[in-house]
Amino acid sequence: MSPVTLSRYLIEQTRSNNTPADLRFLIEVVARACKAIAHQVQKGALGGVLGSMGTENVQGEVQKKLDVLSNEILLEANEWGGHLAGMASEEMDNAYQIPGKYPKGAYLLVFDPLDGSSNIDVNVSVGTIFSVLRCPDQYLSQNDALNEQAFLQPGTQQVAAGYAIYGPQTMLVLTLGNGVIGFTLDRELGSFVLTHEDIQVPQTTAEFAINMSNQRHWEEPVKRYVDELLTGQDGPLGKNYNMRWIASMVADVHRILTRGGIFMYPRDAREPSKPGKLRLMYEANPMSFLIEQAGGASTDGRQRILDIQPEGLHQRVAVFLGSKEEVERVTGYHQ
Ligand code: AHM
Ligand code: MG
Repeated sequence: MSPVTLSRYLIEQTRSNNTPADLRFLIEVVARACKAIAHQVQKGALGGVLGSMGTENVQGEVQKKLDVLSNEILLEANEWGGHLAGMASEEMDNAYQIPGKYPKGAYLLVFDPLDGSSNIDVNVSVGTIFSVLRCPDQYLSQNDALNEQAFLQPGTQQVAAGYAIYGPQTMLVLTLGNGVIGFTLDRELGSFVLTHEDIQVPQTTAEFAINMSNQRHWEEPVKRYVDELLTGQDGPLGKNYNMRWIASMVADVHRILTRGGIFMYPRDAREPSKPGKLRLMYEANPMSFLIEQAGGASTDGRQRILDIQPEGLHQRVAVFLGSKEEVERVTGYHQ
C-alpha cells in the first residue's frame, strides 16, 4: 500500500471531517517549516548553528542561535499564505503582525519554535510546539494591527495543536480535535508519512518525570506525591516507579504519548510571582490538547489546563500531564 503522507491525510480529513481547506494549508505550511528546522538542527556544528546568540528573550532566557533561526523559519513560512491573522512566539515579546502586503486569514498561530534549547548543544532531542486558534471576528481586520487580546483564549478553543520532535527520527504529532496521529519524516520522499494512528496514553503508569533538583522549592502536595513515588513498593502506592527526565518537554511528552507516564513541572517558591516555568499558550495548552485527545489528563494541580483563561501571551503555568490515574492522584492532593 502506498504511504499516507501528511498531505493525503489532511485532504482525507477535509472530506470526512470537514477540516477547512485553509486549516489544512496552515498545517502543511507549519510541517514544511518544521522540515526546514529539522534540517538546520541536524547540521549542528557543521552548519555553525550551535551556541548562543548573546541576546535574551522576553522571559530573560539566553537565546540560542537555533531558537532565533527556528523562529524566523516559522514566521517566513507562515506570513504570506493568507491563512493567518497573526502569530505569537516564545521568542518575541509581542504578537507578530502579518505584513501589510499580504492578505490576512482566519487563524492565529502560537509556537515555541525550538523547545528544550538547553539540549541543543548536547545533541539531545528538541522540538517545535504549536497551537492553532481561530481569530475572534471582532479582531479580524485587513487594515488594523492585530490586538493581542485576540490570542487570549482558553486552550479548549484550539482547533489544532502538535509538535515536531527532532530526535533519532523527525516526527510530527498532531491533533485536529479528533484523536492524535503521528507522522515520521521520510527523508528520501521529503514527506511526513503516517506511522502512528490513534495514539493513546495508557491510563496507568509506573514512570514519572520531574526536575528533582527543585524539590526543596515545591509545594506540599507535590512533595507528598513524589515522596510516595520514591517509597515505591513499601509506600502507600504499593509499586515501584522509574524516573525519566530529558529536560525537553517535547521529548518527555513524546515518551508519555508512546508508553505512558506522568510529567510534572510544578509551581515552586523560587520566583513566587511565576506559577511554574512552562508557558501556557505555546507549551502547556498544545501539549494538554494532545494528551487529552490521547485519553490522558492535564492539570495545573488545581484545574484543567485547557480551561484556564489566559491573561498574557507569555503567562506561566504549573503542569501535571500524562496517564490519567497519576494526574488525578496528584491533582487530588492539591485539593
Ligand atoms: P525552553 O522553552 O526555554 O526550552 O524551556 C522549556 C524547557 C522544557 O522543554 C523542559 O521541560 C524544561 O524547560 C526544563 O527546564 P529545567 O531543566 O530548567 O528545569
Ligand atoms: Mg519551550
